[in-house]
Order: sequence, then C-alpha cells, then structure tokens
Amino acid sequence: MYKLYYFPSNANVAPHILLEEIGAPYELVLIDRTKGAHKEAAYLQLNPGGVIPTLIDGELVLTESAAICWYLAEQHPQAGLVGAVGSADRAHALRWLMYLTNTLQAEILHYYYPTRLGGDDTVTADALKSRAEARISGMLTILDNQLVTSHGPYLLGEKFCVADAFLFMLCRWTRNMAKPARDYPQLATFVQTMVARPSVIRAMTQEGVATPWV
Ligand SMILES: N[C@@H](CCC(=O)N[C@@H](CS)C(=O)NCC(=O)O)C(=O)O
Repeated sequence: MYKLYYFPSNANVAPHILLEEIGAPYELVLIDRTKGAHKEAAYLQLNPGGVIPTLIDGELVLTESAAICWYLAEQHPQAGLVGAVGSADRAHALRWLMYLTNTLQAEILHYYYPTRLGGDDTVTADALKSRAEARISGMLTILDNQLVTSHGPYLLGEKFCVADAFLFMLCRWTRNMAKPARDYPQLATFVQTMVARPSVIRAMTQEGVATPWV
C-alpha cells in the first residue's frame, strides 16, 4: 500500500488527486508543519530537504511532487494518466508537468517565501514578491493559451492527464494573488471542471481544505 506524507494543501495535493484517480489503496500520513514535523530527524531521513510530500511504495522512498505524480501514472497505465511510451501525448504530458514544476511552482515559491532570496529586509521582500507575481501572471497566460490550443477543458484537450492534477494544485496556490488563475478565461473553465471531478472532491475533503478550493 502506498503511503503519502502530506500537509493540507501542500505539494501533496497533485499526487493525492492522482491516487484517487487510480483507485489504488493508500494511507495518508500527516506531517504537521505547524509543529515543525517536516524538519524532524525521522522525516529528514525520508526527505533530506525537509519538504512535503514524500511517497513510500514498499522499499521505494520518493520525493519531489512531480516525480511522484509521474511514478504513479506509470505504475498504473490502466488509469490513462499518460499516453503510451513514445507517443506525442506522453511527450506533451511530460512537457507540461516539467513546465509546471520547474517554472510556475518555483516562481510561486518565490512569491510565498521572498525572504529566502532577499533576506529579512521587508522592502526587498515586497519587491521580490511583486516581481514574482508579475512573472506568475505571464506563466498563467501561457497556460491559458495552451487551453485554447488544446480546446480544453484540460491541458491536452478532452482527456485528463497527469499534468492537470499539478496545474490544479498550482492554480489553488494563486488564489490570493491580485489576478488568480480563476480570473483567466480558460483557466476558469479548467478549475471549474476540476472541482467537479470526484477525485478532486475526495482528495480536498480528506485533507480538510475549506472551500472555495481555488
Ligand atoms: N520541489 C519540492 C518542493 C516541495 C515544497 O516546497 N513543499 C513545501 C510545502 S508546499 C514545504 O514543504 N515547505 C517547507 C519548507 O520549505 O521548509 C516538491 O515539489 O516536492
């Protein structure tokens, strides 16, 4: 049985949705960030960076949310979360998953943790935060345009893929920004479609996340 270490609404949301899509048995293990549990020795042995999430599958200990998503999709081909090896659909699913994790997710982390880059000076932190928000806006526009290209409601078109769970998680993280993902025309349809998916409803409810989710 899979074990997913999580904290509500953290980077575990995408793998959690995919576990629900797949229907495989799994256990959720709360890592209480409010008590610093993600920096305790026992968790650091699993996840040396002390970040959430971590997936356990037997002997395998896997960190990095996007890698966990990809692993789950590959382990359960019947769930249809990635196309066949060598297919264009698979290449595009990986392309968008990579874009989301190494571009948009990275920038969102700058928005939430500006002092990590700029130190404790509040003027610098505010400037970094606002710069990050402007860059995030450009990235959301690229994603919105992709949903035009694919004809939606998902990144690759009518068929839900592994990257859509990740996109939903990041859309949620923009919810308090001046122009959140839900205010972009195609992303608005995307998030509405996602919040109606049973896998999303189950994952968000299990994590105890209050509505509205995005
Ligand atoms: N690249 C990592 C980033 C994970 C990450 O930053 N998780 C946040 C929660 S969303 C965290 O644990 N932050 C605690 C910290 O940075 O100390 C992944 O995608 O798994």
